[in-house]
Amino acid sequence: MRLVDPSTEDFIGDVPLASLAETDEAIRRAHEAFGSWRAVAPGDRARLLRRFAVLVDEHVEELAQLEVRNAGHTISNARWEARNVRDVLDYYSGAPERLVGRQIPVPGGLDFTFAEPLGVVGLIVPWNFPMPIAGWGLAPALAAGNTVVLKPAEATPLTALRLAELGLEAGLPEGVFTVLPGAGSIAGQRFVTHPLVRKICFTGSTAVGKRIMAGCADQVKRLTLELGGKNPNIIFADADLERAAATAPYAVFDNAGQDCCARSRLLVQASVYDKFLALLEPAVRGVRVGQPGLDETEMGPLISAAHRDKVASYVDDPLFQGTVPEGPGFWYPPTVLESAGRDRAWHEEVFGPVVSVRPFTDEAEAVELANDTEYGLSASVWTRDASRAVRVARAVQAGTLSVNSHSSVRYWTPFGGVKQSGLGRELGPDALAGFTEVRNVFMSVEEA
Ligand code: TAP
Repeated sequence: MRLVDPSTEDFIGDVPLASLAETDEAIRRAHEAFGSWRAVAPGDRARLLRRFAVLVDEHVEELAQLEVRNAGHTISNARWEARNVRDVLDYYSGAPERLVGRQIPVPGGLDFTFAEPLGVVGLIVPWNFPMPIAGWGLAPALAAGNTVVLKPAEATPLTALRLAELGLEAGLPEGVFTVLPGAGSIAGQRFVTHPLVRKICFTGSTAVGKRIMAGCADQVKRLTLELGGKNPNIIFADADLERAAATAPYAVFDNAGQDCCARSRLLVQASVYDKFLALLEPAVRGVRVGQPGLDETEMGPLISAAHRDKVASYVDDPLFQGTVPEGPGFWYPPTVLESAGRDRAWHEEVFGPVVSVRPFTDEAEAVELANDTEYGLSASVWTRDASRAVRVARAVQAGTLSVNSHSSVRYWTPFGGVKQSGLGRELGPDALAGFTEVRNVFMSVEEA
């Protein structure tokens, strides 16, 4: 695969894609490694993961620079992403000794449960957050005693390949964590059909996620899905409007909008609609779009020319837009659209720096509009009324909500969607359940 720097369009390298036979071989080796990896004493598995985290920490800058070149991420985001891999490894390095079962009272004997690993886990990672999404899958999977084969997106394999080297350097045995650059239709699809892959952890588009889910049915293969979002940012009239307007652009334009959590539907109470837009416009125009390697840059380019064309196809008659640098690079400006709810941009995941704004009259209408989507990943609610905040947070159908904030991701709290945004939870204490199977043993105890 020919890789280009999205901010310059310069060629940065070629990464060969795995064939079907190479994919099968990687899965075979991961299966072979599973028997001994699951038998590694929990404390030793924990130590290896901690050492892996230390090595990632020592290479944060290198990993971040790789992501700037390969994916066009801003350097400040890319450093956060590399540190997130470190933190997730650190967090789940606490898991191996704590994956305890239960002892359940029964007559005539003992009943106890085990949280057993599944086997080979196939991770399929998209191009928008190559490092964090890799870490969210591989860390809990390895901690629970599974082995992992990871297929990065074709366009963004570099940081995953480097992470695999760091894993080996940390002492992970061969075959425990393998990165396999390959095409979705070949390597990714083989993860789904190969009987030795016991679980798929997929992040990407809802369309591909549905196909993978159907494919997994054939073998009743375990599955975690993190899919798209069309996330509402709901601003009530009693909110701190200055803060809500100052933060709204970053809630959708971060990573150039290529974020499943992007708050791309802005719902504003009608009584403050004009005032809010007057505050929003300078905030949008003030987003610093530029060379991603510079510390002050807040938004970089899109991933590819084709993706920029797709994003542009949603925009017709913008209300206002920010600016982009001249010259090469896949740039698209921060864009605000006004919507009456009938346009594609209101309903579909644009996955670019485009936000649609629409007024609502009261709480009931805000909830109804927020829920008028097949997606349900994240949402923000802005109000100073604590009771309303709780009511609306409970009524909006989303897996990850924030009140007077846009924060969606902490490595120690659960993350994931409802409705067609996904299945299962990543991060936090919940993720381990997705990488283990509860097994129950009854042992008869004879009377003396
Ligand atoms: P997808 O096609 O869903 O790609 C995501 C990952 O799945 C990539 O690694 C891809 O490999 C792989 N894949 C593709 N087809 C597959 C198959 N049949 N079996 C197994 N794996 C397969 O997403 P995309 O085309 O890159 O982006 C399209 C749209 O999806 C975006 O515009 C955005 O709306 C959405 N998207 C959402 C997310 C999140 S975080 N929810 C992330 C990325 C994209 P290749 O690289 O070889 O295609």
